[in-house]
Amino acid sequence: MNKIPPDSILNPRAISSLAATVAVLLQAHFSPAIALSIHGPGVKPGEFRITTFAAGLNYPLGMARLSDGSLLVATSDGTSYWNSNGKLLRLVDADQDGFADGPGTVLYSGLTGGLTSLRIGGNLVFVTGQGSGRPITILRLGVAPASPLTLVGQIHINYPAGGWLHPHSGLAVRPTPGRSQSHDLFFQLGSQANFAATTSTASISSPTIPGASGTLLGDSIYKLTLIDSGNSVSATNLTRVASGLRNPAGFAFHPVTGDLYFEDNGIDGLVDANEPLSADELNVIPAADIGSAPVRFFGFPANYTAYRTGTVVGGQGVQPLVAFQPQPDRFTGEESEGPNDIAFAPPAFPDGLNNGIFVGFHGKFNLGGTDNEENALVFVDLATTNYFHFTSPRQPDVGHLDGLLTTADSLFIADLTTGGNLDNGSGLGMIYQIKSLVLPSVRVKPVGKNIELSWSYGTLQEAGSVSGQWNNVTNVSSPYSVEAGSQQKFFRTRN
Ligand SMILES: [Ca+2]
Ligand SMILES: [Ca+2]
Ligand SMILES: [Ca+2]
Ligand SMILES: [Ca+2]
Repeated sequence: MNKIPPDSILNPRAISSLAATVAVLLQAHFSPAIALSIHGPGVKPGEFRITTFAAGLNYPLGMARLSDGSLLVATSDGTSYWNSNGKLLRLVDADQDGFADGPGTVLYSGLTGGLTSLRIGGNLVFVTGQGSGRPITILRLGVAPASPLTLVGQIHINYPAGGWLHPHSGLAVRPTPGRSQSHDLFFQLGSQANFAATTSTASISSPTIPGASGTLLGDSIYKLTLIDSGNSVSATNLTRVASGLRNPAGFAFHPVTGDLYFEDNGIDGLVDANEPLSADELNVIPAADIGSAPVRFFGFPANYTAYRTGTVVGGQGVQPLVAFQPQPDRFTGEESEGPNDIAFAPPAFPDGLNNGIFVGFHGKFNLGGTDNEENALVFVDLATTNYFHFTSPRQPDVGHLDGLLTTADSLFIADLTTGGNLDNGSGLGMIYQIKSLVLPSVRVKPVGKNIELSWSYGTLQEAGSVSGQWNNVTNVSSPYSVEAGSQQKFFRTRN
């Protein structure tokens, strides 16, 4: 069942729109008031349904979508996030009202807790926690979305003595270009210290995944290819794809171009850690350059954009697409500090919000609510690289919006613990669903005697009157040219 009413009804002669009418009809679907409120330039909260998809969770972080649309969520059971047992929970919302239908079922348990990322590639599930003692676990999906997962193997990341400030925590997976039954796994090994080039090395090893071995340099993103034979998995081609990074903990591939986008966490302040030296970043590697030589260098530690002033220091290396400053004023505005996950905007989000990237900021490490002045969720418009706070920091009952997942029409956001404290925040985890109730508009342009329609998402429909009957326009794609005749005709897109 699809409750999203159509938007973008256009008459190529009169060019009329019924968007306002549609928006009014949607009010009936609104859920009761919840903690998370959204805003921003051009953002109309009435165009979204925001629900508490799931509450009372134990440190949810790492979400992926199963084949039937249900969610697989990594959770960590224990009073403290850092001393917990990890499991993977399947949450189903069969009636699509924005609320998971029950507490969920466990598809896998027995992982070391402190889980941070979960991704699915082909029939394999990849899940990891952060740092030493929390390997990357590879699991296999069962025959049905509800089937338990089975263990394939684990890849250990081995750290030297003495600690590592930014160990592995984030994952991304893509199909290996030009190779079937194969996926590329991306993960970071960030900097050992706050503000120094890393000289120590770590390594990967695995008793169960042949080929998963090699030395890792710090300040990096790595790629490892995993070949799935059906019964077993082997690894090859450990490749350093980026250097000069402090802690790139969130990755996303552009759904069309395949370009790799990732954040980098700026240098903590040398006087006050919470007043950073350098701005957090959004960076990109074009698809054709992922894993190609030479390794792309992104500047850390000596090259960065200064926090607040925007001064470009050093200037070597690939400059970021965005260096995040407080909004709307970099000296007096709201802060966003400590990016974690990033996700592309849902393609069915409204105009102005469907061509960009959401970035979740953890903010103050153990604080939430009005005490966390840095935990914004930021939207970056990729057409302009302008950005704004989609949710403000300091919202009551919002801790750390660290986990993000995009579907066609929804952004799922995991709050690790609404109280903010990772030492005693068990049972306070939350997942929000922000679902778009309107589609991107159909644009019209006169071309000679014709009208050209273009749209970025959905199926084009036509009707003789606004009230229907609507029929799919078959075998067309955007842009689509319509003859401007004497009869009225209405067009819209549907999900
Ligand atoms: Ca439901
Ligand atoms: Ca930082
Ligand atoms: Ca701050
Ligand atoms: Ca940089």
